[in-house]
Amino acid sequence: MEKTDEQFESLQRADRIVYPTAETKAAAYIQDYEAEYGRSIADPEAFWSGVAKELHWFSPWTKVLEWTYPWAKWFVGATCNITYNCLDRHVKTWRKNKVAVIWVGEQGEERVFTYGELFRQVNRCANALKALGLRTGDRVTIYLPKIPEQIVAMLACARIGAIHSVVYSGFSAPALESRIQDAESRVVITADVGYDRGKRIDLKSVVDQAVANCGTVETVVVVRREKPEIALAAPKEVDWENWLEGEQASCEAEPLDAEAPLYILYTSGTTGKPKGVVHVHGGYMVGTYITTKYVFDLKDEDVYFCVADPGWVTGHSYIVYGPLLNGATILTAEGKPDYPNPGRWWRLIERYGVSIFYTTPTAIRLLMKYGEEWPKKYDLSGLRILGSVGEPINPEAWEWYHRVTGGTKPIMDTWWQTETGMILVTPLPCVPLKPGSATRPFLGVEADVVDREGHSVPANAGGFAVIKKPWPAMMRTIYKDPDRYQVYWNTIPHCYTAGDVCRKDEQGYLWFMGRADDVIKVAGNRIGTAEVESALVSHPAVAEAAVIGKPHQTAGEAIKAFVILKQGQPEGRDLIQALKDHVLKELGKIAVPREIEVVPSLPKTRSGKIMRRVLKAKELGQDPGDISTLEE
Ligand code: 6R9
Repeated sequence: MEKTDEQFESLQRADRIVYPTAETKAAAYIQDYEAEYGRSIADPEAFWSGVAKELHWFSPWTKVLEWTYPWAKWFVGATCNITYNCLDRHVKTWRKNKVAVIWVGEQGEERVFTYGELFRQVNRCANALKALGLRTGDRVTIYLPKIPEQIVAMLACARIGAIHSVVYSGFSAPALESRIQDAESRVVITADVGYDRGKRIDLKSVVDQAVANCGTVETVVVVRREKPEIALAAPKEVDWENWLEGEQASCEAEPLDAEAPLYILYTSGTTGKPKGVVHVHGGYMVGTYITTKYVFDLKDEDVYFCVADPGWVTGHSYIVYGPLLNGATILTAEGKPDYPNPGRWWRLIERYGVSIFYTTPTAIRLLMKYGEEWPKKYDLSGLRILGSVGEPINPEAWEWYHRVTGGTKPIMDTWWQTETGMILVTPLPCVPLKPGSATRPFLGVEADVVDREGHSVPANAGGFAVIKKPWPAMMRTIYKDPDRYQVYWNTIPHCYTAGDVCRKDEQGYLWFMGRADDVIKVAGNRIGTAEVESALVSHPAVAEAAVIGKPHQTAGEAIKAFVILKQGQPEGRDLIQALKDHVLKELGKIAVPREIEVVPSLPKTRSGKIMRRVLKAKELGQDPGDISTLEE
């Protein structure tokens, strides 16, 4: 039977409560959320400095927070290096020979790095970067598939104070080009190929196309995975192995100001131009360290498996930095959850004894389609804590995930953003769960649901999700665009506005309901409607375009585009395909609309703004709401 919206709504409101098992609770670092949360909020600076003291600083701070609204500086005056805490701190202890990273390739290949080996690789790469003349503050673009070199390259940049910009390897040449240009990178690190469900994806030629128009790029480093090896054009293009060969395996971590930029990560906003979100060494280190530790209850014995791609912020914070800061053993796997078959991840969980598994609602919904027989084939009893990120997890997917993994493991539904750097709203293992709710704010974080004026709305009323106080891992700015940064703190007075719609129930549990702005989440990927629209309009046949997100069973949302053709353009299936191919070329696979409809006009305001909300309501057969500003 099809579920109607009304039933879905009532299912959400049923608020089934899932209590932690005695075992989960007994193991947890945090035993009493309410008490700890209350303490952390009474004096957030004391809380955060207490956390920071668990890490190594080359020199101490004079002030925990300097808040000149909306600009924050954390651990003012301190010097540190995030890689010292990810690597040196561990290799000085028994963890030297502990496994840091287990990597499994799409073809089943395996590579294992101990902390000692990772440390040496990172140092070699850091020295190789230095040999190219790279200095603190220089930018490096990393366009790699999901291979260990990606982690090594990120850490090597951070070690010498260079700023990395990781670009997801599914992006097309124009998308890569604009990101290299904005960052003015001196070096690009890439690979000959990536693999996607057995298919070889030629990455190097994408880089060739992109770099042709990037005057700042002096060197392109290429990891060669295929034989015979592709030709490289010396001296600009160098082979990764040759580049590292002969470099010393020791390189001191550069002592950096706590506010020194660590990375830029481009993400979609409401205009066509992606935003370069800037994170820094000190505060980001503190925030990712403690959230990884408390949310996943991470212990030395755990094997931690996060399925994200490092091209996404989740990869940065919860494959690389957070887990390494905690000295964890990390499993990372190239490829898709259903290739070569839908047992892929379950098999890896059994094979490597995974105890913490962090995935996405879209992947769960995909695996649900293949049925419970797949997880049933494997021994998943080693699992202890589960996680979800990227979109709201619908209660059906939540229940399935919970059931097939044994019915007793808590699911940490973690809400956060590229801009927030760290998880902000999430259960901890000791917190009673309500399927579909990300539950409560993390320690030290003040979250609320408010109206446009910033007033808290009553329980269960919809409103905007906001954060009321700065937190250490918050972005510091938008690269080269400080005005765009300020919008986050100026939209609703005295609050950081996330752009999400949310409600808070009587117990203070937060229920995120999706984006309030023109951002779509397709299979967890954040896509700006404006980016897709501008790609469509760049096709010679298109005069105007409007893009909306439509509910989709597995992907959460799917892209639908409405286009107005230029006069005299013949309509037809060929044209629709040509437009899809065009978006593929301009932006990459994830941004290709599932549906394109040719229309004679688009709903607009008098000032010419396309009212996507009206299009969406019409598409879904809903009431469009207030249309008083509609031109026609
Ligand atoms: C980490 C990440 C951020 C947007 C965010 C929200 C959505 C992420 C969520 C969630 C409901 C969760 N989102 N996690 N919505 N519940 N647990 O996804 O970063 O790619 O920047 O996207 O994703 O809409 O505003 P990013």
